[in-house]
Amino acid sequence: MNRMTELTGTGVLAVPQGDLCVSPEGAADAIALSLIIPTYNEGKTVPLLIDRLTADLDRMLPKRYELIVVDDDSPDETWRIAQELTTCYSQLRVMRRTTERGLASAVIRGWQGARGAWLGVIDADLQHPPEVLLQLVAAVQDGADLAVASRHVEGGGVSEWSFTRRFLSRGAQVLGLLILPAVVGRVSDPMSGYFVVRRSAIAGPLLNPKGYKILLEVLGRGHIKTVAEVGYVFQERAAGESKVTWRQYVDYLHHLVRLRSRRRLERFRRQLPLRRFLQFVTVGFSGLFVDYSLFYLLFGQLGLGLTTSNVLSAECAIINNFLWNDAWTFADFAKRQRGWQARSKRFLKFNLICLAGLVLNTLVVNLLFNVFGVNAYVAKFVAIVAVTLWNFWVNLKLSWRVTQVPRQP
Ligand SMILES: Nc1nc2c(ncn2[C@@H]2O[C@H](COP(=O)(O)OP(=O)(O)OP(=O)(O)O)[C@@H](O)[C@H]2O)c(=O)[nH]1
Ligand SMILES: [Mg+2]
Repeated sequence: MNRMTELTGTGVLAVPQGDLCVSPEGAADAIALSLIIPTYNEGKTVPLLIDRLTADLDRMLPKRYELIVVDDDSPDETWRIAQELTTCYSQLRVMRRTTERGLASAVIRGWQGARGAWLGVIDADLQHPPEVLLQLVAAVQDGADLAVASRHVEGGGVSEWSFTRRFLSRGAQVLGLLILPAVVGRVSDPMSGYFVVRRSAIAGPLLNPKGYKILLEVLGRGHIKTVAEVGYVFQERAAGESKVTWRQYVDYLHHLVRLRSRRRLERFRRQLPLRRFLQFVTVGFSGLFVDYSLFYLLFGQLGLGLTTSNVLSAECAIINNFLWNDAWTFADFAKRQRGWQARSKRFLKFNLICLAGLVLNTLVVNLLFNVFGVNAYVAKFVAIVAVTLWNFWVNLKLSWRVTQVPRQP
């Protein structure tokens, strides 16, 4: 079997479900663990790392693991050194990428080609002690979705870091906690690049990491329920050079902000009841028809004043909308809140919210048109969209209070 793969394509970054991949508890010879070793100019340390990992894993998971070196065409030919090692280490595979670069994407490309049910990553420069891997695997074996090697739990630490490096590392963590607390706060060492995760917890969604911090992506986009942490001491580099530059810090910040916006959008999508919203918009169109027809009748035909015609037609449209929403969009709620008192209360709230919507509409149109110089019709369209969302959302929360309606059996 040729254990060297050349990757020249790009394509989406996502981990396949791996339905061919039997659960580690299942078939005795199925691959349980796929450990990715991303490398760039790590030719000096890779042989020792492979040797130490193999010694441990041969005892724990004989023949049921694979080590995958993913090298970005290193000038020191790490890929060639790793390829030569495959003759001695039967569980070793090598991927050489020639068109893509970057640590995080290298890890995902490795996972894409992996066969294991547990997917892991370890640095190649021996800063991550290989022995800790056994504890990470044991934690996943015991049920954790994700096991992270951490410098900030018992047994963890760093060897000889300068004050600046400690400060930057902690600063990045605090920044992460401020921007994305629900993700970064789940582990004590969100910057860790040494972990094992269940394939089923990350398979499916597109992964789009930026720079170095693949763990953020796993926590932010995966379905991780249980997390285990294992302490380890971050060693000094045995050989070779660091690839960390300022660029990684900027990428990290960008990554945090992007994950945050994405999570917010997803939450909004989850919370927006689409069917109701479409019903609400349909009713809104019927209201527009009522508004314009009456306005034409009162102002154009009967000769009433502009304001009087406008107020009367707008109020009739509000009444129309309320009746339809009460009987259709929010019928399930209305059925549980019968009686004229409850209905009047809903109507009053609906009226007030629509009135506030009108004020909002005027403000948005004026702001866009007068301050930002947007075309008047575009400004009006934006205002209508904003006010429709406002009317729907606030009415949902206040007038019909769907959240408090018990589910129908
Ligand atoms: N394939 C691939 N691997 C990379 C790339 N950049 C870094 N790596 C590997 O990712 C691992 C971590 O990179 P390091 O430069 O050691 O980063 P670090 O451990 O945070 O920083 P140091 O403590 O300074 O070494 C190492 O195994 C690198 O060889 C890259 O662009 N492509
Ligand atoms: Mg390193």
